[in-house]
Amino acid sequence: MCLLVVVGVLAVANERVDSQSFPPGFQFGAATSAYQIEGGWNASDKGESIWDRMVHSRPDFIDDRSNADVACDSYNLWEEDLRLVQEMGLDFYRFSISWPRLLPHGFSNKISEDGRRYYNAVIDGLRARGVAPVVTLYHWDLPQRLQDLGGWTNPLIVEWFADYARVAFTLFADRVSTWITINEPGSVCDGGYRGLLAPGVRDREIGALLCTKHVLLAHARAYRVYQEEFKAKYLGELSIANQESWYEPKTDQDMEITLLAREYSFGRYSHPIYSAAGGWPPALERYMADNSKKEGYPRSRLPAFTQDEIQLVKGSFDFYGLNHYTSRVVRAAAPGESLSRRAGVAAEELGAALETRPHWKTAASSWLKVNPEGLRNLLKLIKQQYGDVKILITENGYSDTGHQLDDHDRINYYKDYLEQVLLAVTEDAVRVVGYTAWSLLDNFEWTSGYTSRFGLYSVDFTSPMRPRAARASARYYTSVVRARALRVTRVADTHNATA
Ligand code: PNW
Repeated sequence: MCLLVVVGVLAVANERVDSQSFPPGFQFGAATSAYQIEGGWNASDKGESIWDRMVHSRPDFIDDRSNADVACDSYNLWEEDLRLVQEMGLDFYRFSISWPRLLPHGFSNKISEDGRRYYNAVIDGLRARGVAPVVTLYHWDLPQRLQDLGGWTNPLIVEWFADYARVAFTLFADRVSTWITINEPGSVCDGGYRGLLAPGVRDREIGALLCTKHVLLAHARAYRVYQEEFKAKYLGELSIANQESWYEPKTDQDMEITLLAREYSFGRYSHPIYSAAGGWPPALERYMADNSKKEGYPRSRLPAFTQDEIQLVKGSFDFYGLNHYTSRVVRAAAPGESLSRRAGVAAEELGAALETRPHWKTAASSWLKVNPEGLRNLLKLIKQQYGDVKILITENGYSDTGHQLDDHDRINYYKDYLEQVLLAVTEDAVRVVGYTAWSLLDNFEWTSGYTSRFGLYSVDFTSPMRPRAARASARYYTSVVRARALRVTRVADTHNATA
């Protein structure tokens, strides 16, 4: 047992951690999201979401023309999911509430009794099993009715989201103490408004940037609602979950474009919240203003914040929520070089080419290149830019094509990425407080449908019973969670470090 409480001072020659404990209090979890697992798309009075609309009206949008009408059927099989969560010994389970399941019309005047009963059951079931619920309010399934009114490009959505958040806090905050307002605002805005995700609108120049501003204000209003109306009573913590890849320059000459690409793809969503000054990242704000002027626009396409808005958004966090999967190498595009929409978010706006290194292994998702050191670099960068903030890794994981249970590639991914988390904690003193594996289960992987699988547990989508089966990675992650330590080589090698 004492081997398991080893701390700090291990041999980190070659910066390989041999066997080392996570710091006391470090929390382990796994994540899913409502649309990707629940099914029950029209159960009871549930409203239609933009993903329901997308998969039904444009089946070609999904690689295998599938949908999540049933998905993992977690709307019915949630107890089975909780059994897996408990079996793994997780400290928390991160799942999301479907806005149109709780508020069928999108607005807070009508709360669905079945929606409320479903999320109460999941929350109570987790707590009964000693697992903390971590609840995301918005994981991409906007009520279609709100989309018809302009969705995230309409400034009124800021208050609609705050109203929805207040309903969720009123119903569940007595039992939920960690909240994520919005999952990956970058995916919501740049994915949704470059035509890569629902609502599938192509308007990078204006739509995506209106969305950016409103999604930040919506997050901040929800944060303030909690702070003003619930915090004193329940003492919970809130943040947003940003998706950030590690960007490094291809050559020394590419440093400037790399810094701008970082600001464009994730600084846009983090600087307004976490920086001391608030507002847009200054270099990006200048670039966007100049660019917009050159293009003949009367004002910057990146919508300005008022002073009040800057204050509202600044500091609207209790920890830093980070989703991380992959890395890119950045270089300035050659004159006239054409960059595809899929070359990454910074390509068209900045003329930045995003590449990968040949030795980075590719997962089943073509965008997911494996570079574990990228996670440590990113954690250090966050600390350097925004100070000694508590960081919760809200997603990290690996996809395969999913037919095998013996998923050694996924085990290696988790092992190597977790090792980098430990190095960031022990060597760089970054305050990482927890780690979340994406995903508990195979699920509907958005436009990839069921062609790539992220689950620690496989799901057989051809069977109406949707049976779950543990992959080797589920056993591996369970062993890490139970030991609260990572063993890369033999424990015997670490004799000098036993406590
Ligand atoms: C996340 N990238 O999206 C989402 O939060 C999940 O719903 C999704 O299933 C999971 O990752 C796997 O894709 C991402 O560009 C979107 O690196 C974009 C990126 C990574 C993750």
